[in-house]
Amino acid sequence: MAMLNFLKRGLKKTKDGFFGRAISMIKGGITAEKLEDIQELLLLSDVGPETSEYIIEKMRKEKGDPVEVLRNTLIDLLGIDERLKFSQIPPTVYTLVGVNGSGKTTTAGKLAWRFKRDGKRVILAAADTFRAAAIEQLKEWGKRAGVPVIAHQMGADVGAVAYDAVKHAISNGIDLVIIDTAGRLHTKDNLMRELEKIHKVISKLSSNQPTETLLVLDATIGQNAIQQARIFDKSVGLTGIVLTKLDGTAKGGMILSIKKELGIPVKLIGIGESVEDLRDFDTFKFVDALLE
Ligand SMILES: Nc1nc2c(ncn2[C@@H]2O[C@H](COP(=O)(O)OP(=O)(O)OP(=O)(O)O)[C@@H](O)[C@H]2O)c(=O)[nH]1
Ligand SMILES: [Mg+2]
Repeated sequence: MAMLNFLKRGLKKTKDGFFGRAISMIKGGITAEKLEDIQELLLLSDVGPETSEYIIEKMRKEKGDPVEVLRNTLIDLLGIDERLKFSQIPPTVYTLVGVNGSGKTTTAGKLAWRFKRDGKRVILAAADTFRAAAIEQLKEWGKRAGVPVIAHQMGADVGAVAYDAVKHAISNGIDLVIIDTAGRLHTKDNLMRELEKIHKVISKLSSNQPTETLLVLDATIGQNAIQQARIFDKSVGLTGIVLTKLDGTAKGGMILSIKKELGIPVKLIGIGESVEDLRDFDTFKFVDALLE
C-alpha cells in the first residue's frame, strides 16, 4: 500500500495529464468521439503516434469494461518487468550512461544507498573526470550512502578509474561497483568510444562485465528519449533503462513506447531527488498507480 501511494505521488503529473482524464471519459462507455479525444491526450502525454494508435485500436475492438481494456493494454505494452541482475561471481558492476543532466550521479547515489541498506558491500567509481565538481558531487553521495568512492584527479583517464574500482572490489570482497560516467551527447563518436573503453578495461579484469549497462533517461524529454536510447544501445549495448524525473513531468506516457520500440526493459524509475526516490520498475504497480 505504501508503495502504491508513493508511486501515485510520483506519477501525479502524468496521471493528471492523461490517465485520470481518460478514465473519467471512458467510464460511461466508449464512443468514436471519446476515442478521438483520448488519442489526442495520448499524443499530448508523449505516448508516441504508433503506440497511441495501438492503444486506441485495442479500445475500439476489445469488448468488456473499457477501464479493464485500457489496463490490459498498458500491461501488455509495458511487458513483464525485469529486475537488476547480479553477477554470479562478485563483484557485480553497473555502469550508468546518458546525456548531460539526465540523473546519472543521483541514480548512482540512490543505488548505493539502497544496496548498502540491504547489507551489500558497495563502492562508487567516479568515472566522470571532466569536471572537479562531478567528482565532489559523487563523494557527497558516497557520504550520504555511507559507501567509499574510488576517484582520481580531474581529467584522469576514465578507463583507469574503472580499472582501479573493479580491481579494488575484487581484492576487497566488494559485492557491487557502481560506475558514474560523464554526460555525453549521443552524437559525439569520441565520447561514445570512451564508454567502450571503460567496458573493455573492466571486462579484462572480470569476464561477463559489466553486469548491467544502464541508460539513464530524463522522462521530461518525452519521445526524444527513444532516439537517444537507440544510439547508446548501438554503441555500448544497453541492458536496461533508468527513467528519471517522472515526478516532474506530464510526459510519463513515453514509458509506454520504450519496450515496444526498443525492446529494452525499464528497470528502475526515479520519482524525486531524495535517496529513497528510486524504485524497481514494477509493471502492475505502475499501471495501478496510473489508473486508480
Ligand atoms: N525531480 C527529480 N529530479 C531528479 C531525479 N533524478 C535526478 N534529478 C535531478 O536532476 C539533476 C541532475 O542530476 P544529476 O544526477 O547530476 O545528473 P547527471 O546525469 O549526473 O548530470 P551530468 O553529470 O552533468 O551529466 C539534479 O538536480 C537531480 O537532483 C528524479 O527522479 N526526480
Ligand atoms: Mg553526473
